[in-house]
This record gives sequence, structure tokens and C-alpha cells, in this order.
Amino acid sequence: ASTTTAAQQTTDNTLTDDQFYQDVIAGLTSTPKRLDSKYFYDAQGDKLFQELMSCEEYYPTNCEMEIFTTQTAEICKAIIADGDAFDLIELGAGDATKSTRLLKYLIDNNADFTYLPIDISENVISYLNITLPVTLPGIKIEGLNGEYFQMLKKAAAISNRRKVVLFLGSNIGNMPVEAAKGFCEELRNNLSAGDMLLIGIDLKKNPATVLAAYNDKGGITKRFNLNLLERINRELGGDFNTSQFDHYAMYDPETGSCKSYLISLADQEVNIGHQTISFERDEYIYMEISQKYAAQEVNELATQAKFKPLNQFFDNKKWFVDAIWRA
Ligand code: AVJ
Repeated sequence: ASTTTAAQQTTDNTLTDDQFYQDVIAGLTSTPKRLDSKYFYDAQGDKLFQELMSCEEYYPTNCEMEIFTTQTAEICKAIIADGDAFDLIELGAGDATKSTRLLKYLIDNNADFTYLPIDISENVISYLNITLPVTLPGIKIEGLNGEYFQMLKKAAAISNRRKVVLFLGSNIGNMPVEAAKGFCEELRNNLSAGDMLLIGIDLKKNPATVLAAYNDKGGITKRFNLNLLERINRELGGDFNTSQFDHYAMYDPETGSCKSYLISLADQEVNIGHQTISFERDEYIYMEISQKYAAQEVNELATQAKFKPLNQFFDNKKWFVDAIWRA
């Protein structure tokens, strides 16, 4: 009996067939180098993001929690609309801490709905399927493990009830503006007239406030970014020396783009399976975009995707918005 390491797996095709491997190699062999921030969230990345959410500088989670806590009734009434039965579908549910506020209100007010959390992580879905019926007795839940649009189509096949889609936490910010527009259009195409979207979006604000959130003094964001290199080491047999990379974040108030990079501190070579990647000193890997919008730009995003913007709910500082759009 033998155990196969990630590096050995490259000799058969298990690893090279893997989407993560292919995306990493494609990103690190292109000019300029890049990695996809969707790969931040392995078990270690989930833990670091939890840590980030409770750090001093990272404000978006607290802002959205405030909105859901202080305006629960108004948001839920808008969602319930005519009081017909509906499916509440959450894209990227995570641990559902924020949506639980809404779910509890909806259950307490006898709304007729089924909660369908969609997540790419199987762990997340089995966790929610087990824990939510305990924390929220009476909830009807059907977790869907897979890609957003595939699972949306599956949800549409299961029932023809009205759909209310939750896309929270400014996850839309991880797409550049053009991609975000395309995403909203595709989402609209997967919905029917009368369906709704509740979308959480981080707003443009004092640039120093934004930058601090992505460059925290405690260095959690740095560890969060370096974890992707460590994940490549763990899962793809890489040999990144993470002490040879530094985190660099920048925010451009004109475009609202906040971007993170890892900077190579030396001329160095990194092996990933059978691939060797060369870095020059000061060369960057583009890691993540966290796009910010003005409230008016949020409405424009809705209308260009053929949604009708209905409501905007803000925290008291107006740093974050949860918007309701109707298909
Ligand atoms: C989970 C995508 C909303 O972009 O603000 C936090 C991820 N990256 N700090 C964000 C993140 C760096 C976060 N989102």
C-alpha cells in the first residue's frame, strides 16, 4: 500500500486534469501573472476569512449585519411581496450568519418559503442541512452543492414557485465591472418576471477606509493571500517559499477598484508538479479585485441587466447597500 503525494499524482492524470491545477498553471504562465481569488477558500482560507471579518479594519460584514439587524422587517416585507409561496435561493451561502437574520423573521411571520442555499463547498451544504433545522425549527431547507447557474437551473426544475435570490457580502465585487454586468445579465436570464434579487454591494467611500480594510495592520489579509500559495503547495505539490512574497493592496477612488497583489521579493523559481515558474524580483501576481460602486452605479447595474431596482437599504454610515431588484 502506498500513499500518493500531490507531486506524484502529476505522473498519472489525476492532478493535471484538475481545474484548480489548470487554472493555477494558466495564471502563473501568463503575463502578467495572476491567480483566481475564488481559490482562496479552502478550509484554511475559510478560517482566515472568518478572522478577517472580525478584525478592526474589515468593515463590510459589520455593515451588512447592521442592515439586516436594524431593517429586518422592511427587507422581509419587500421580499414577501404579495405573500405567495416562494423559493429563497442563496448564492454562496457560507455559514449563513447574515441570512439567518432574515430566515428567522420570515419563519416567525409564517412566510411560505423553502430555503435553497447554493455553495461550491460540499462542507458548507452538509453543515447547513444539519445545523439550520436545529437553529431555525420549522425551516424547509434544500441545500444545493455546485456552481451557481447550474444549481439555479436545478432549483427551477424542482419547483415553479417565485424565486428570491440572495447574493450577499459584496461577493459581486470579486468581478471586474464588465464581468459583473455579464453576471447580472446571466442571472436575469435564469429568472422569470416577478422574481427578485437581494444583492449586497460595498460602496465607494473614503479611500483610506477602503484601503485599510484590505491592508489590515494585523496582517490577516496578507496571510489570506499567502494562503493561496500554501494551498498550491499542499494540493498541487508546489514549493512556494511564502517568506519570499509580500502583500500589496491598492485602491483607486476614481474607478472604485481595490486590488491585491503578491510581490516577489527575489529572483526565484517555483516548482508546481512538473512545471517550473520563474519570478523576477519585484514581479507581481494579481490576486483579487474588490470592486466598489456608488449607490447610483448600483441602480445602473440593475437596469443594464434588465432588472428594476426597487429598494436600497443602507447602514448608518452609508458604507454598504443591500439592494432589491425585480426581474
Ligand atoms: C468575500 C469577496 C466580499 O472582497 O471584500 C476580504 C474577500 N478579500 N479581504 C472582499 C476579501 C480580502 C471579500 N469578499
